[in-house]
Amino acid sequence: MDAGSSGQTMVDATGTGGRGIADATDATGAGGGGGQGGAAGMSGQSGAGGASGRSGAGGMGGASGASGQSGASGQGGTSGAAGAGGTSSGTGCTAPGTICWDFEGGATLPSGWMPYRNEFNGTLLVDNTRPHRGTYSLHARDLQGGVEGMDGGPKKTIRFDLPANFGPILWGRAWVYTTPARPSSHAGIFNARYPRPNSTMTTIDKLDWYEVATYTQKYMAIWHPPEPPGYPEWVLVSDTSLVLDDWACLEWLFDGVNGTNPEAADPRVWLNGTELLWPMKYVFSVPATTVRPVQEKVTNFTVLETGAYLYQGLPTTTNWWIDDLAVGKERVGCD
Ligand SMILES: [Ca+2]
Repeated sequence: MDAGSSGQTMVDATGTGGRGIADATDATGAGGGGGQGGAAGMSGQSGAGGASGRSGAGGMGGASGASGQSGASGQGGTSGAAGAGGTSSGTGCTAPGTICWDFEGGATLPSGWMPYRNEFNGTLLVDNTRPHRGTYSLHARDLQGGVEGMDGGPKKTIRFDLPANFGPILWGRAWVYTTPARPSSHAGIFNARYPRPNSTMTTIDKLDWYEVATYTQKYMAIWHPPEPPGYPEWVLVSDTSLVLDDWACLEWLFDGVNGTNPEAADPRVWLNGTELLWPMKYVFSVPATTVRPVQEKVTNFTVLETGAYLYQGLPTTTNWWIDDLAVGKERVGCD
Protein backbone atom coordinates (compact mmCIF):
# COMPACT_ATOMS: atom_id res chain seq x y z
CA MET A 1 0.00 0.00 0.00
CA ASP A 2 1.17 3.31 -0.54
CA ALA A 3 1.63 5.52 1.98
CA GLY A 4 2.49 8.64 2.45
CA SER A 5 1.25 10.58 5.10
CA SER A 6 -1.48 12.81 4.66
CA GLY A 7 -2.41 16.23 5.28
CA GLN A 8 -5.23 17.34 7.29
CA THR A 9 -6.64 20.39 8.63
CA MET A 10 -8.08 21.31 11.84
CA VAL A 11 -10.47 23.53 13.24
CA ASP A 12 -8.30 26.39 13.70
CA ALA A 13 -7.17 28.35 10.85
CA THR A 14 -3.60 27.44 11.10
CA GLY A 15 -2.19 24.91 8.84
CA THR A 16 -1.32 21.71 10.48
CA GLY A 17 1.21 19.17 9.83
CA GLY A 18 0.45 16.13 7.96
CA ARG A 19 -0.72 12.85 9.17
CA GLY A 20 -2.33 9.91 7.78
CA ILE A 21 -1.99 6.35 7.24
CA ALA A 22 0.91 4.44 6.05
CA ASP A 23 1.83 0.98 6.59
CA ALA A 24 4.20 0.20 9.26
CA THR A 25 7.02 -0.40 6.95
CA ASP A 26 6.83 2.94 5.42
CA ALA A 27 8.21 5.29 7.82
CA THR A 28 8.54 8.08 5.49
CA GLY A 29 5.86 10.24 4.39
CA ALA A 30 5.85 13.67 3.32
CA GLY A 31 4.81 16.36 5.58
CA GLY A 32 1.29 17.19 5.49
CA GLY A 33 -0.32 19.69 3.40
CA GLY A 34 -1.08 22.76 5.18
CA GLY A 35 -4.42 22.96 6.55
CA GLN A 36 -6.90 25.27 5.30
CA GLY A 37 -8.89 27.23 7.59
CA GLY A 38 -11.62 25.37 9.12
CA ALA A 39 -15.07 26.56 9.05
CA ALA A 40 -15.60 29.10 11.56
CA GLY A 41 -17.34 28.64 14.72
CA MET A 42 -17.00 25.05 15.09
CA SER A 43 -16.38 25.21 18.63
CA GLY A 44 -19.79 24.78 18.83
CA GLN A 45 -22.16 25.30 21.52
CA SER A 46 -23.66 27.49 19.14
CA GLY A 47 -26.86 26.54 19.27
CA ALA A 48 -29.20 26.68 21.85
CA GLY A 49 -31.44 25.67 19.15
CA GLY A 50 -29.39 22.68 18.59
CA ALA A 51 -29.66 21.73 22.12
CA SER A 52 -33.30 21.73 22.03
CA GLY A 53 -33.24 19.73 18.93
CA ARG A 54 -31.19 17.14 20.58
CA SER A 55 -33.31 16.85 23.52
CA GLY A 56 -36.19 16.50 21.26
CA ALA A 57 -34.53 13.65 19.67
CA GLY A 58 -33.65 11.96 22.81
CA GLY A 59 -36.94 12.57 24.23
CA MET A 60 -38.96 10.71 21.94
CA GLY A 61 -36.49 8.25 21.27
CA GLY A 62 -37.13 7.93 18.05
CA ALA A 63 -38.92 8.53 15.39
CA SER A 64 -36.55 10.64 13.92
CA GLY A 65 -36.76 13.16 16.07
CA ALA A 66 -33.46 14.14 15.65
CA SER A 67 -34.22 15.37 12.64
CA GLY A 68 -36.06 17.65 14.16
CA GLN A 69 -34.60 19.78 11.86
CA SER A 70 -36.13 22.50 13.42
CA GLY A 71 -35.21 23.27 16.75
CA ALA A 72 -38.77 23.83 16.86
CA SER A 73 -39.23 20.27 16.95
CA GLY A 74 -37.14 20.31 19.95
CA GLN A 75 -39.86 21.88 21.83
CA GLY A 76 -42.21 19.28 20.97
CA GLY A 77 -39.48 16.89 21.22
CA THR A 78 -40.34 15.47 24.46
CA SER A 79 -43.58 14.49 23.26
CA GLY A 80 -41.87 13.08 20.52
CA ALA A 81 -43.31 12.93 17.42
CA ALA A 82 -43.96 16.36 17.02
CA GLY A 83 -40.68 16.44 15.50
CA ALA A 84 -40.14 17.63 12.19
CA GLY A 85 -41.75 14.77 11.18
CA GLY A 86 -39.76 12.31 9.62
CA THR A 87 -40.23 8.75 9.32
CA SER A 88 -38.80 6.37 11.75
CA SER A 89 -35.13 5.90 11.50
CA GLY A 90 -35.32 2.33 12.47
CA THR A 91 -36.43 0.13 15.23
CA GLY A 92 -33.26 0.61 17.14
CA CYS A 93 -34.05 4.23 17.54
CA THR A 94 -36.59 3.59 20.20
CA ALA A 95 -33.93 2.50 22.68
CA PRO A 96 -33.35 4.98 25.49
CA GLY A 97 -30.61 7.42 24.74
CA THR A 98 -30.47 6.64 21.05
CA ILE A 99 -30.28 9.59 18.69
CA CYS A 100 -31.18 9.11 15.04
CA TRP A 101 -31.00 11.27 11.97
CA ASP A 102 -32.99 10.30 8.91
CA PHE A 103 -32.46 13.68 7.22
CA GLU A 104 -36.13 13.90 6.43
CA GLY A 105 -36.43 17.47 7.56
CA GLY A 106 -35.87 18.75 4.06
CA ALA A 107 -32.85 20.09 2.28
CA THR A 108 -31.16 21.46 5.32
CA LEU A 109 -28.96 20.11 8.07
CA PRO A 110 -30.71 18.52 11.03
CA SER A 111 -30.78 20.57 14.17
CA GLY A 112 -27.53 20.72 16.04
CA TRP A 113 -25.25 19.81 13.16
CA MET A 114 -22.90 22.47 11.88
CA PRO A 115 -20.47 22.62 8.98
CA TYR A 116 -16.98 21.63 9.95
CA ARG A 117 -14.32 20.66 7.41
CA ASN A 118 -14.39 22.04 3.89
CA GLU A 119 -11.41 21.42 1.63
CA PHE A 120 -10.97 20.94 -2.08
CA ASN A 121 -13.88 20.31 -4.42
CA GLY A 122 -17.35 19.11 -3.63
CA THR A 123 -20.31 19.92 -1.43
CA LEU A 124 -21.86 18.36 1.63
CA LEU A 125 -25.59 18.84 1.76
CA VAL A 126 -28.90 17.20 2.50
CA ASP A 127 -30.68 16.43 -0.75
CA ASN A 128 -33.15 14.05 -2.34
CA THR A 129 -30.88 12.40 -4.89
CA ARG A 130 -30.43 9.03 -3.17
CA PRO A 131 -32.25 8.35 0.10
CA HIS A 132 -31.86 5.07 1.87
CA ARG A 133 -35.30 5.61 3.28
CA GLY A 134 -37.70 8.45 2.91
CA THR A 135 -36.83 11.29 0.58
CA TYR A 136 -33.58 12.78 1.85
CA SER A 137 -30.08 11.79 2.89
CA LEU A 138 -26.76 13.45 3.62
CA HIS A 139 -24.84 13.75 0.37
CA ALA A 140 -21.09 14.33 -0.01
CA ARG A 141 -21.42 15.40 -3.61
CA ASP A 142 -18.73 15.29 -6.25
CA LEU A 143 -15.69 15.26 -3.99
CA GLN A 144 -12.40 15.52 -5.83
CA GLY A 145 -8.99 17.01 -5.35
CA GLY A 146 -5.39 16.44 -4.49
CA VAL A 147 -3.01 13.76 -5.68
CA GLU A 148 -3.47 10.14 -4.73
CA GLY A 149 -0.75 9.09 -2.35
CA MET A 150 0.03 12.65 -1.44
CA ASP A 151 -1.08 14.65 1.50
CA GLY A 152 -4.26 16.59 1.26
CA GLY A 153 -7.63 15.59 -0.05
CA PRO A 154 -11.23 16.72 -0.13
CA LYS A 155 -12.89 16.93 3.24
CA LYS A 156 -16.54 17.82 3.64
CA THR A 157 -17.98 17.22 7.09
CA ILE A 158 -20.44 18.33 9.71
CA ARG A 159 -20.17 17.98 13.48
CA PHE A 160 -22.57 17.59 16.35
CA ASP A 161 -22.19 18.13 20.09
CA LEU A 162 -23.68 15.23 22.01
CA PRO A 163 -25.94 15.83 24.99
CA ALA A 164 -24.07 16.03 28.28
CA ASN A 165 -23.24 12.77 29.98
CA PHE A 166 -23.68 10.66 26.89
CA GLY A 167 -21.46 8.11 28.51
CA PRO A 168 -18.35 6.14 27.61
CA ILE A 169 -19.80 3.55 25.23
CA LEU A 170 -20.96 4.64 21.80
CA TRP A 171 -22.70 2.34 19.37
CA GLY A 172 -23.36 3.72 15.93
CA ARG A 173 -25.10 2.82 12.73
CA ALA A 174 -25.16 4.42 9.30
CA TRP A 175 -26.25 3.39 5.85
CA VAL A 176 -23.63 4.47 3.34
CA TYR A 177 -23.62 4.45 -0.47
CA THR A 178 -20.42 5.13 -2.43
CA THR A 179 -19.98 5.60 -6.18
CA PRO A 180 -18.44 5.37 -8.76
CA ALA A 181 -15.09 4.03 -7.48
CA ARG A 182 -13.48 2.88 -4.26
CA PRO A 183 -10.94 5.45 -3.14
CA SER A 184 -7.49 4.24 -2.20
CA SER A 185 -6.87 7.16 0.10
CA HIS A 186 -7.90 7.26 3.72
CA ALA A 187 -11.55 8.29 3.57
CA GLY A 188 -13.16 8.97 6.93
CA ILE A 189 -16.91 8.59 7.25
CA PHE A 190 -17.62 9.00 10.95
CA ASN A 191 -15.81 9.72 14.20
CA ALA A 192 -16.65 10.36 17.83
CA ARG A 193 -14.42 12.28 20.23
CA TYR A 194 -14.00 12.66 23.98
CA PRO A 195 -11.92 14.64 26.47
CA ARG A 196 -8.72 13.08 27.70
CA PRO A 197 -8.79 11.76 31.27
CA ASN A 198 -8.54 14.52 33.81
CA SER A 199 -8.57 17.10 31.08
CA THR A 200 -10.84 20.07 31.10
CA MET A 201 -10.04 20.86 27.50
CA THR A 202 -13.13 20.37 25.40
CA THR A 203 -12.22 22.00 22.11
CA ILE A 204 -12.24 19.49 19.31
CA ASP A 205 -8.50 19.59 18.77
CA LYS A 206 -7.89 18.43 22.33
CA LEU A 207 -10.01 15.31 22.15
CA ASP A 208 -9.16 11.66 21.71
CA TRP A 209 -11.19 9.94 19.04
CA TYR A 210 -12.38 6.79 17.37
CA GLU A 211 -12.95 6.68 13.62
CA VAL A 212 -14.66 4.54 10.95
CA ALA A 213 -13.19 4.94 7.47
CA THR A 214 -11.94 3.19 4.38
CA TYR A 215 -8.39 2.89 3.16
CA THR A 216 -6.84 1.02 0.24
CA GLN A 217 -10.46 0.40 -0.79
CA LYS A 218 -11.18 -1.58 2.41
CA TYR A 219 -12.93 -0.75 5.64
CA MET A 220 -10.75 0.60 8.42
CA ALA A 221 -11.07 1.79 12.01
CA ILE A 222 -8.66 3.88 14.05
CA TRP A 223 -8.05 5.07 17.59
CA HIS A 224 -6.44 8.51 17.63
CA PRO A 225 -5.00 10.93 20.15
CA PRO A 226 -6.00 14.56 19.61
CA GLU A 227 -5.76 15.95 16.08
CA PRO A 228 -3.49 17.61 15.21
CA PRO A 229 -1.39 15.67 14.89
CA GLY A 230 -3.78 12.77 15.49
CA TYR A 231 -0.98 10.25 15.92
CA PRO A 232 0.54 7.96 16.98
CA GLU A 233 -2.66 6.25 15.99
CA TRP A 234 -3.69 2.61 16.20
CA VAL A 235 -4.87 1.53 12.75
CA LEU A 236 -7.03 -1.51 11.98
CA VAL A 237 -7.51 -2.35 8.30
CA SER A 238 -9.96 -5.03 7.24
CA ASP A 239 -9.76 -7.42 4.33
CA THR A 240 -13.24 -6.40 3.23
CA SER A 241 -13.66 -4.16 0.21
CA LEU A 242 -15.95 -1.25 0.70
CA VAL A 243 -19.36 -1.75 -0.82
CA LEU A 244 -19.70 0.11 -4.11
CA ASP A 245 -22.85 1.16 -5.92
CA ASP A 246 -25.13 -0.18 -3.22
CA TRP A 247 -26.23 0.68 0.27
CA ALA A 248 -24.17 -0.80 3.08
CA CYS A 249 -25.11 -0.88 6.74
CA LEU A 250 -22.14 0.00 8.91
CA GLU A 251 -22.32 -0.44 12.66
CA TRP A 252 -19.59 0.34 15.14
CA LEU A 253 -18.85 0.00 18.83
CA PHE A 254 -16.51 2.43 20.53
CA ASP A 255 -16.14 0.94 24.01
CA GLY A 256 -14.27 3.51 25.98
CA VAL A 257 -14.64 1.54 29.21
CA ASN A 258 -13.48 -1.89 28.18
CA GLY A 259 -14.42 -3.49 31.44
CA THR A 260 -11.63 -3.46 33.95
CA ASN A 261 -8.93 -3.25 31.34
CA PRO A 262 -6.59 -0.31 31.74
CA GLU A 263 -7.25 1.16 28.31
CA ALA A 264 -10.22 1.84 26.07
CA ALA A 265 -11.09 -0.97 23.68
CA ASP A 266 -10.17 -1.16 20.03
CA PRO A 267 -12.99 -0.07 17.74
CA ARG A 268 -15.24 -2.80 16.35
CA VAL A 269 -17.17 -2.48 13.06
CA TRP A 270 -19.86 -4.55 11.39
CA LEU A 271 -20.83 -4.56 7.71
CA ASN A 272 -24.37 -5.66 6.99
CA GLY A 273 -24.43 -7.45 10.31
CA THR A 274 -21.11 -9.27 10.01
CA GLU A 275 -18.22 -8.11 12.15
CA LEU A 276 -15.14 -7.06 10.22
CA LEU A 277 -11.79 -8.66 10.94
CA TRP A 278 -8.56 -6.71 11.08
CA PRO A 279 -5.78 -8.72 9.53
CA MET A 280 -3.64 -5.62 9.34
CA LYS A 281 -2.96 -3.67 12.52
CA TYR A 282 -0.23 -1.13 13.01
CA VAL A 283 0.83 2.10 14.59
CA PHE A 284 1.15 5.08 12.33
CA SER A 285 3.10 8.10 13.39
CA VAL A 286 5.53 10.70 12.15
CA PRO A 287 8.26 9.97 12.88
CA ALA A 288 7.48 6.29 12.74
CA THR A 289 7.20 4.25 15.88
CA THR A 290 6.01 0.80 16.78
CA VAL A 291 4.85 1.85 20.20
CA ARG A 292 1.11 1.86 20.45
CA PRO A 293 -0.59 4.94 21.79
CA VAL A 294 -2.21 4.68 25.19
CA GLN A 295 -5.91 4.34 24.43
CA GLU A 296 -7.16 6.62 27.15
CA LYS A 297 -10.43 5.70 28.75
CA VAL A 298 -13.62 7.60 28.11
CA THR A 299 -15.84 9.37 30.59
CA ASN A 300 -18.25 10.83 28.05
CA PHE A 301 -18.22 11.01 24.30
CA THR A 302 -18.88 14.64 23.42
CA VAL A 303 -18.61 15.26 19.68
CA LEU A 304 -19.60 13.46 16.47
CA GLU A 305 -18.37 14.18 12.96
CA THR A 306 -19.65 12.71 9.70
CA GLY A 307 -19.46 13.26 5.97
CA ALA A 308 -16.48 12.26 3.85
CA TYR A 309 -12.94 13.38 4.62
CA LEU A 310 -9.90 12.21 2.70
CA TYR A 311 -6.39 12.65 4.01
CA GLN A 312 -4.82 12.02 0.63
CA GLY A 313 -5.86 12.99 -2.85
CA LEU A 314 -8.97 11.79 -4.63
CA PRO A 315 -8.54 11.97 -8.41
CA THR A 316 -11.88 10.38 -9.28
CA THR A 317 -14.89 12.52 -8.56
CA THR A 318 -16.74 10.50 -5.95
CA ASN A 319 -20.09 10.67 -4.18
CA TRP A 320 -21.15 9.35 -0.81
CA TRP A 321 -24.62 9.29 0.67
CA ILE A 322 -25.24 8.71 4.38
CA ASP A 323 -28.71 8.04 5.75
CA ASP A 324 -30.34 6.72 8.91
CA LEU A 325 -27.36 7.68 11.02
CA ALA A 326 -27.76 6.78 14.69
CA VAL A 327 -25.76 6.64 17.87
CA GLY A 328 -26.73 5.10 21.17
CA LYS A 329 -25.62 3.38 24.31
CA GLU A 330 -26.60 -0.01 22.99
CA ARG A 331 -26.54 -1.64 19.61
CA VAL A 332 -28.88 0.10 17.19
CA GLY A 333 -29.07 -2.52 14.45
CA CYS A 334 -29.54 -2.05 10.74
CA ASP A 335 -33.32 -2.04 10.57
CA1 LIG B 1 -33.69 9.55 4.81
